[in-house]
Amino acid sequence: MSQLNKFKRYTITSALPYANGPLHIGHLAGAYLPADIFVRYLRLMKKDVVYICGSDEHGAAITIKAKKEGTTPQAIIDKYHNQIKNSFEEFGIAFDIYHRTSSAIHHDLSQEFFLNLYEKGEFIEKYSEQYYDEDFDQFLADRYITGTCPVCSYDKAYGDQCENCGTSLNPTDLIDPISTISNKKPVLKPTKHWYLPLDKYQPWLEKWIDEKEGEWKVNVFGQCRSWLKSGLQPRSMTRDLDWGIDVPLEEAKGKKLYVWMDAPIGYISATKQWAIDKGKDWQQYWKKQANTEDDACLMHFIGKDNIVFHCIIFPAILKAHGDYILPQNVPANEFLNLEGDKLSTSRNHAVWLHEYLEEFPGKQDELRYVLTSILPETSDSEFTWKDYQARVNNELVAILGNYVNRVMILMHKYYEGKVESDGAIIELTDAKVNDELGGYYDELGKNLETYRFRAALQSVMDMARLGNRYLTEQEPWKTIKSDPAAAKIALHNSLILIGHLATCLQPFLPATATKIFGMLNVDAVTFDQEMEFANGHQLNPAALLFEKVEDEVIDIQIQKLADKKAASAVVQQPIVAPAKANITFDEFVGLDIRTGTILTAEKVAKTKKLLKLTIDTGIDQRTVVSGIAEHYEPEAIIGKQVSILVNLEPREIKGIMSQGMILMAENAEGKLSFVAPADEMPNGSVIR
Ligand code: B3M
Ligand code: ZN
Repeated sequence: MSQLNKFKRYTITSALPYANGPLHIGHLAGAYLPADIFVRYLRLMKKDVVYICGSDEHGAAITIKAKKEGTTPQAIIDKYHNQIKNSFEEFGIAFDIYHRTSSAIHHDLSQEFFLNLYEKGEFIEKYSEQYYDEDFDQFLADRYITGTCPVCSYDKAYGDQCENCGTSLNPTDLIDPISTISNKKPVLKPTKHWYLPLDKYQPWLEKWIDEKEGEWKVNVFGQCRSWLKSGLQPRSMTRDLDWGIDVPLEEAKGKKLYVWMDAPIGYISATKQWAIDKGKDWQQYWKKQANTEDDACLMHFIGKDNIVFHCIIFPAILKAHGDYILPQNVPANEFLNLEGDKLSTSRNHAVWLHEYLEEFPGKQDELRYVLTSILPETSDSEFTWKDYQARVNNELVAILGNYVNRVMILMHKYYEGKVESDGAIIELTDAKVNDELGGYYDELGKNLETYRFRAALQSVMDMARLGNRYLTEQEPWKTIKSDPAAAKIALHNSLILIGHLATCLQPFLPATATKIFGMLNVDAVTFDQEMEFANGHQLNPAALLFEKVEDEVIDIQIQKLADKKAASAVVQQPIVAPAKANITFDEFVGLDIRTGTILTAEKVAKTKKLLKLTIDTGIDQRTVVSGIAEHYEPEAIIGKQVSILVNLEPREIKGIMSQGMILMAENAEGKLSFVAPADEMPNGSVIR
């Protein structure tokens, strides 16, 4: 374990997913599979490691989802926390704890952190003007404000970012800002917040990041450099929100901690909970020890969109506190694309883990394998179902599964599954195979320690390739007649090789490794154990490791994505106009809406859209000008029953006095339809 070897303890974290939706393959490939592989490797090396994760349950991500689903934030986090936790378990992501930031232990620790910094005078207190929704009496989180992007003119940009051009924004950058709660223009109001002066930490951060050159991945190092180059600004650690952790100050009543202040502290509070459960000392995994050599190695596995928070802001918080170790490395991944397009939750363009689990039961390792083979380690990469099929069929089935199966079948056929020889133990006796195998072990270690998980998996597959080659060369199915001793040696050597294969597969395909150990009838082997069999060892029956993926299976998945795309193209249109602010009951009762019948209809001269109608309202016959000429021929609507707002202030339109308004339903494409009672009613019937 090269430079990593010096550590006594390892604290490994994966980004805390927001508990506001299910997980998809992009999540797995970004921050979880690589960390899981790394952690499993450390465990095989018998290292003292704790692997931490949990749900991120605060921030606008949660409240917006709750609003969308018409439920409470608590209901949202409960639902998705459980679903996410289950998906992780099913895919064998081997956290020591999967915690929650809504827990009391986390709230307490976050407040303690805030107070610690506060008492040291680390925060700058500042008033700033922020958007406020007067109808709802609240300040607006950045995500609750939309408006026109000053860069690309996209009219649905958010207060923190334009999703059309990617520019990161401040709410006050938006042209024509609108509160998404009331659909009204918000006003600017001064509010006090507590800022972490990142600019003050800039020189220290520059020095610290510079030391990571060559050690950190270039994509991560490069992003840090560019943040530093553009100059760090103080960042507010508090928010005017009603969902989150209370700012523990009397004068900050009603304010919450910034979600990016509390979420990374979630790694620590989760470790605390784990330590309580397991009778460990959490401080050994997080705090500076009396002797630096005893410090734990902290590593954050994340996606590239979280780099600034883990490499700049959280380290600054830890540094400001003073008692904590800093991350040794942050091996962030780039993004995974799907079938030629960005993965997207809102457009439903994703392979959801809970759906995969239902449709491909027991095939978790197949997905682990494919995703590990294409991890976006240095640049964005792409998942396609055809590639999934090809890798499963040509690699897992044809190389790995086939090799293990051939050897097991022959062992049972020739020796009834008994590993028997003259010596007390059976070891690898072929020097050439042994050498080559040793080379792959070295490569595997090197690749894993430099976070090249794709290459590491190939090092293991090379072992399987070696096995296949060896078997083909030895031809025990022939020598069993001509030279039975040679056949036996060849098969015993192959068995040992399979044992090594299972050992090295553990970080990548844990379920498959367990299956192979099961067939070999041995306990799981760690990297410091010998791979050998006692004389007379009995093997278990052979079982197939992988099944071929048929075209139909893949076609269904491809079709499913296409269907979702088509459906979301429709959904993408604003299917419903934004909700309007509430009105009072009295305001509603003030509307006098009645049934009426169209008596005459004619086009209004020199206009495209207008029809002049005479309506029998039951009260009177009156003239109404209506903008429906592009939708209806005048002759076609005579005699139609309609609903009419009769007490609308009369107004002159194109020289005609219009008295009232005909109610129409309008869909997203602008198609109109009359609103009329379901059964014929007398004109003048009141609608309420
Ligand atoms: N929940 C953001 C994300 O899922 C966030 C990560 C927190 S890690 C401390 O992208
Ligand atoms: Zn834009």
